[in-house]
Amino acid sequence: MKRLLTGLQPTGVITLGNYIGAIKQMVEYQDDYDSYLFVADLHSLTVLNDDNNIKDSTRDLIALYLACGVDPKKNTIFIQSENEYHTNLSWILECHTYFGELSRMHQFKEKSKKSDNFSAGLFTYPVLMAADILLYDADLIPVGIDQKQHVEIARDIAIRFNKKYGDTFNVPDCLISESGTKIMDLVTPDKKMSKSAENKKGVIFLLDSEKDIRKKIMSATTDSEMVIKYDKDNKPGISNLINIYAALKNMSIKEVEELFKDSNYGNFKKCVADVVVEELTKIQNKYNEIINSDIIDKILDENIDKVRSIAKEKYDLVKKRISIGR
Ligand code: ATP
Ligand code: LTN
Repeated sequence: MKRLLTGLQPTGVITLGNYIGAIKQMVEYQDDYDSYLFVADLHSLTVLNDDNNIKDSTRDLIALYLACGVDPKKNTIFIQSENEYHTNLSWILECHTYFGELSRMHQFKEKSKKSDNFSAGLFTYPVLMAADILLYDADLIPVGIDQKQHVEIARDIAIRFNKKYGDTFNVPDCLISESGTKIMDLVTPDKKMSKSAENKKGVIFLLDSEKDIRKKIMSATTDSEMVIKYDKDNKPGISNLINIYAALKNMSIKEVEELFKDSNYGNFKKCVADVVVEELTKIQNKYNEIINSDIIDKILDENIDKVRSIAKEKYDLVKKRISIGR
């Protein structure tokens, strides 16, 4: 059985973009793969601000994963910082990664522009991500399209390392969902829907109330035409709503266009809102049950020895390959 692995950052409540771009796929794949799911809490240190409570966000995130249908029997769920081999391997990999390679990462270029005071961690972030992946000989990495470049650098690092020292790492493949679905901000649909967006009106959070969800979708930016047609360049708002509807209804873009060919924007938006409300209400009910129980600690306690032992074996092999330690 192929091994699948992915991580989510505990920076704020997760969005419809995270759900469609990452978690929904995880739920679909869990029957077919040996799945590993972890909270990338160390990665979230790169964008730390004073009101982040990483511990609580980590718990919330796990509860939401479970509420979204992630089955703890089919997925090995853990917290990145509880397995110290991630950072151990990351340092060794940093010494096998070029400064120029990291300078070309889109996410770094974008986030470092926002302030002069960014940390070295923001720069080396993709190497820690490579360590997350390579420690477990993961075959497939389901991520949103924005993380593709980071998975590619993990592949490059693995290939280079294997060439220099002999077969050590499995070279993973990136698994982008079929529609490559990048959900965009509802107000500024040329930007990705992001949990750290300044204007929350364009972002649907999984724990938003029904009233807020409807309000955000009904006021989504569209265009002056009247046709419900997918055209990302000229109709980014409508295309985004089509993407959301298609993803939640498991329909193709063409099917959605056909279904709404005689509809108007108001009616279409209402239908999108109905679908989102229906899906998120189910998730919220389950979330409330889980967060008030001890199930999360039980799952984490059960998994930590397993993931440490897999990671230790790989880390020991790496040390042997590069000839350090005893
Ligand atoms: P940030 O605001 O810090 O950039 P984020 O909302 O982008 O956070 P991440 O934790 O960086 O969320 O990403 C978690 C997962 O969800 C990744 O696999 C990422 O590719 C995916 N993802 C995030 N936002 C979207 C989106 N708008 N559309 C599709 N996938 C997304
Ligand atoms: N960088 C990713 C989260 C992440 C990840 C990983 C995803 C950290 N380590 C390993 C896949 C595999 C993000 O921001 N979405």
